[in-house]
Amino acid sequence: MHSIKARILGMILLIAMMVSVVSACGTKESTSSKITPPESTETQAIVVDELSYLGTNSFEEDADLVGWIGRGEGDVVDVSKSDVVSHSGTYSLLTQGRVLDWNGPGAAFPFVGGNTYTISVWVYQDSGSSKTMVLSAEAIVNGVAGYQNVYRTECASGEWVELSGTFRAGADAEKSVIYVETLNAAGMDFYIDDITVQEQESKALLTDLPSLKDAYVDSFPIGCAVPLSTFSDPELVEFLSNQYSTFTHENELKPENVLDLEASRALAEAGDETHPALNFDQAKPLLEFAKENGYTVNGHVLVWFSQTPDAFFKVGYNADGELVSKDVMLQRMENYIAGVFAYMSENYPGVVMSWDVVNEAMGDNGQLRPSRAEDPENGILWMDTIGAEYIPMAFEYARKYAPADVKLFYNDFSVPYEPKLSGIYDLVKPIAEAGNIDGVGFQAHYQMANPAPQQVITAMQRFADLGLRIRVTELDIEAADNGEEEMIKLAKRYKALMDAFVENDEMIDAVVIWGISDATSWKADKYPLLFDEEMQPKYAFWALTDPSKLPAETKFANSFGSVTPDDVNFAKATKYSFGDDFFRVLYDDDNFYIRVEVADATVDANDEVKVFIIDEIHTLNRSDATEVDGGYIADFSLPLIEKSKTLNDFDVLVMDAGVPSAWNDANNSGDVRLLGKLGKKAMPGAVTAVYGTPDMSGDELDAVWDDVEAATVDKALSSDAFEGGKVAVNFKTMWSEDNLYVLVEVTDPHLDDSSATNYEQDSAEIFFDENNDRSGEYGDDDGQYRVNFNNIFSADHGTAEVVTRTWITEDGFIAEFAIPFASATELGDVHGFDVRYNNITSGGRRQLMNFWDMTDSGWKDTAVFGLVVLGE
Ligand SMILES: [Ca+2]
Ligand SMILES: [Ca+2]
Ligand SMILES: [Ca+2]
Ligand SMILES: [Ca+2]
Repeated sequence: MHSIKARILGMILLIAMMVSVVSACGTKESTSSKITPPESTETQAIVVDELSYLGTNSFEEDADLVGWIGRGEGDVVDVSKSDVVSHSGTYSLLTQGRVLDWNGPGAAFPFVGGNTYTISVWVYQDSGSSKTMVLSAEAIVNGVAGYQNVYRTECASGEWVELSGTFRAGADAEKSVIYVETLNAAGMDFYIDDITVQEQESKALLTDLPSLKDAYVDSFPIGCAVPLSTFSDPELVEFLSNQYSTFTHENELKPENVLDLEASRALAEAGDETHPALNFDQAKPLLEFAKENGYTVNGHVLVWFSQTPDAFFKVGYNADGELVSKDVMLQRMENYIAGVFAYMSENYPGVVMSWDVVNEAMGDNGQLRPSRAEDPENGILWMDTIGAEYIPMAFEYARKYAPADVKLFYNDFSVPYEPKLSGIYDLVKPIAEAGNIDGVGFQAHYQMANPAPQQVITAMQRFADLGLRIRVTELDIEAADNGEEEMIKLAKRYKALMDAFVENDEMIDAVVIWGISDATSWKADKYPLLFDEEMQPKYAFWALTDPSKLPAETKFANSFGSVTPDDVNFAKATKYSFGDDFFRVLYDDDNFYIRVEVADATVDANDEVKVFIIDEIHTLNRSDATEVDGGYIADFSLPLIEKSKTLNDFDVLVMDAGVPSAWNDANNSGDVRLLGKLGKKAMPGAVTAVYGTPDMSGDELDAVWDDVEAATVDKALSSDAFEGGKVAVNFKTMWSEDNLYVLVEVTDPHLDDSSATNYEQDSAEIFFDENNDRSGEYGDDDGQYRVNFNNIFSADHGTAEVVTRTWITEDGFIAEFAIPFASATELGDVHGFDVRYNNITSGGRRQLMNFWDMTDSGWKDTAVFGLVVLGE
């Protein structure tokens, strides 16, 4: 590093700082419900003259500061050499006097268009709590500044944290600035040190890829959210035009970028408080591009609480002024909406064909986001000024001014989750009845496990039943890392969701991916998109365009033990199906027991089953198997050989008169084959449900429960959960052909539902894996159902058809669940199952108690559930 620095210093020229004000934005799209609205967003881009070097800068010499400026209005933001902390050497670069989140240290680098650079910088803050810090890039195109994420992460107080990512420079950028900013930490001082900017061996953008828009041409347009900086890079624009046919501005049509505060202030001073001035400079490049190429744009967004300056709500548009009256705010909203539509109709007719009229009005608790007066941290000024009416009024105005063929949407995240789903449904229903809304946008910022595709479709169907259209507006999926296995998982997750969308394409208008690549995603540290940091296609891209490019799949099965290999235990073990055949595996101290059940009505001399384990092959001819109705059962007892402690190579092959069918390697009937994996798991604990149907029609608890034996919820992560024996939970289970019934009896002297978060209230939860495939991620048959002591129901997965009742008792409460079976069920069936109690202790802490799982991963992993056996 020191030798590099010496070379750098030799190259530094003294550059007079030229500061020019352009325009700007600060933060990126966020889905957190805990976002603090920005204090003021009169943002201004600052352009510095360009440094002449790449390499590493440790800020040890005064000359190391040349070219670095504090980005801000006027001279308030100051960067200086500091010896208070350093990541290396004695000094670092301190930034002080920050007023806005985007106020931070920045420098322009001599990037070459089309090349990719790796950027790393160490940051340090000691505010006393973790803060999100962001490495960003600003590109100036035709005098207008555009912004993109390079990397962002949570930074603990008092620790050096590295921000690192890649940046592709646009050939048409007049200047590219790298800078560090914050999210919701506007006034905080911070330090940076050891910034390294290096050219990477660039991979070319591939021009011979299949196209996403072609792959889905029969179902819906595929789109992409792009930042303004994209238009500094003609090669990238060409690439995106080949892939997508509809686009969304990542930031440039958000109120903070459209509202011209300075001009609005001038109007207010001249006596007009109701006509805000608008400016579309940042939005233009994408609009022009779409107009020229015949693409559509989704307008994002008219009315939102975030990335909307507080000054918009204040007298004279002054951030420190009083709030305007409801009447004035309604007029400002109407005139803003009218102004946006007038501009689009005049300049870009037929381009912006849908609008997110209102964004993220609903809280995760199914209630509207509160006013700032009610909740100073998370409240929103639309509620303080207009009140809940702001939402229907925004739609009324939008309908009034929008061209007839432009569709109006309500857009939000976490739509498929209750109670938010019902909250949004109740919100849009009267607006739909008034004819002022055309659809609901599902942002779809999803996790690898949640929500299950069917849960998303079920939620979409509710709105479709109101006559509304659906747009998937901001699809991305968080991954844990970018390793091979995780990226294959991501590919499967994208494919499963897109397959579900295609199957239901009659209600879906478009699917839009939120961002271009993992380099520029707002979740760059979660590798959530279809192209990697170097714009190369990921498995997720191939899964959607040409699945034959994916590596051959290795399946995983588990054996369960250590148990006696009897019929009862085989019924509890997970069933692995291939075609009409399936197998289950048990083990004890000596053997694996593999039971293969084959559907084969024709008895032939060469009907046989082969088991492949590590490098052994075991064959059992049908003549040595047990004949059953329509087929036969082949039982293998093989020595418990384990090359690996946890996973052994494994496959099962069934031959029916010479025709092969296999679990893992379906393409190969030979003895050399691609093997799956067999793992070992402890057989989960089980309860037996009693056959019967409790009457849930009245207010009374059916006495039929009295005769059912109770089991105990006695596992906990901390013994504090039981509060020294004051808290105890038992449960009973019954089943009928229609439902699984669970009665949870809670002794708890402190019942608490003060939190807005459902699982932070005293509540009983049932985990249910109907097909007991213990698939890890939640499948369509899996559910997590919760009810608090006041019978407030919520479901993180599964069906909303679950019925619950609760009764408060002298020392706690009773909760009763009826969970419908989706498939036919019969005596002896086994389902994945767990019972949890979320105990909010008298100290206000959440403590977990479970019947079976002790890991607290059941919310994302169905493999940790216990079992319920359907008994007599
Ligand atoms: Ca240093
Ligand atoms: Ca046969
Ligand atoms: Ca399942
Ligand atoms: Ca409690």
